[in-house]
Amino acid sequence: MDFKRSVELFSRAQQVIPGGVNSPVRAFASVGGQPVFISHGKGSRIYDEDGNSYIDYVCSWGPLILGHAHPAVVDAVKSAAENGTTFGAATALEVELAEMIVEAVPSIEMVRLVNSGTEALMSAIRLARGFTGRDKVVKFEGCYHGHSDSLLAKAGSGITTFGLPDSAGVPASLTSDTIVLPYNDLEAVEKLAASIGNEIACIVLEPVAGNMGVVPPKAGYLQGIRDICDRYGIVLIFDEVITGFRLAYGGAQELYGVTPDLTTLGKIIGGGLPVGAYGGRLEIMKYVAPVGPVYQAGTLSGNPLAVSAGIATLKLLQNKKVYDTLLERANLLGQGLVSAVADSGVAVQINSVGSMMTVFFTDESVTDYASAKKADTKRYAKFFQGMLQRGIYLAPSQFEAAFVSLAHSPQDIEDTINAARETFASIAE
Ligand code: KE4
Repeated sequence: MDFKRSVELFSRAQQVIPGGVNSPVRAFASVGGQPVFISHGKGSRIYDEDGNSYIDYVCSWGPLILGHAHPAVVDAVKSAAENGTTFGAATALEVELAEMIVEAVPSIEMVRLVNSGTEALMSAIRLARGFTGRDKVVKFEGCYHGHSDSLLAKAGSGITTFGLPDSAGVPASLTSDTIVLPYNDLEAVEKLAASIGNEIACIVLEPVAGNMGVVPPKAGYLQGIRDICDRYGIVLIFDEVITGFRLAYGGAQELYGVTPDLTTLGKIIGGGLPVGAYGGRLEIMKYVAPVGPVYQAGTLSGNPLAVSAGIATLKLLQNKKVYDTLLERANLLGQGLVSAVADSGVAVQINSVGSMMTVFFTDESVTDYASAKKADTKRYAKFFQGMLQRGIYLAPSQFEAAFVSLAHSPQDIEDTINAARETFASIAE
């Protein structure tokens, strides 16, 4: 494959954009080589500036559950644009999307649209603090909730010691009320709540983790946290920016039957344009300005283009067969990868929930961040590069999810498995 144009563009980009990218993971730092620059996408495929084509399993990190440039989404955005791109005023379209979200997710009685997952989480945390009058926030190692300061925290030394900044530029004062616990360890949550439960405003987690690679919740874990929150008056926030409308039309909370107090959404509800959202129990949402005292605002929140793309996407996901199809395709891929790797002897663990999955290069099961970090990232990098050369575009990091979309055909899956068989064999040496 020739990457000449991408190489040229990357050197130009690095002159004017930090690292040549507008989001760090796109720089391919953990898989080596140079990032490919994408010129366009259609269905399950993306095409780079050198004309190379790839079956795409990143799907822009989750939004493109319908695949690239779906006609219904493109038409919706085109016609919205012809009416004007934004007004900074109320529009019927944002009411329609809000009503669709409220109808899809029973725990969301009221919802506020914002422009990104980060904004959704930042706002939901502020709302939980405003509603409870408490300051402490509990998050889990390996879960990512966007880049707002108080959530860029890593575990302190002891179980109740407060989070340490996980990025330069974040003052310790902004993470000192954030406590970071291991994921899938209910006892740790119980112990913490027993000591300072009535100081905790909220517990926030990805109901199925996607940001350490895919890690499903252990049986009883989500309900266990729900019960602890009920006992101590803690707001339970499910960060469903990835899992919302991905694992079921009602998200992970529908799949696992556990109801949070607040939910954050993003990605799919924008159909590929910038939309985030936070919503939940009416008595909590009434604290949001202008009705209540918790301030949050945004120039382009609920803008007609992004909302039109979201509405068009959700309309197509209302066909319940959609999730059976996604699961069928994902299972075909997962089973194919298991047989493809068996012949090579390379040790992998495949964690898969619905249409999101991760191939971890390790022989130990991956149930939390500590076990995920044991994966062989060098071997993952070789796998990534081998698959790229064979026309398969995976996440350029071991600690991300791969996504199957409705555009991935059985033939795409078969081609992917064949490419994986060759790649596993080539990295087995
Ligand atoms: P954004 O601000 O990137 O829209 O959303 C932040 C966010 C919040 N919550 C979850 C569970 C998320 O996964 C994300 C963002 N996901 C990453 C990749 N896993 C986006 C990719 C990137 O950062 O470039």
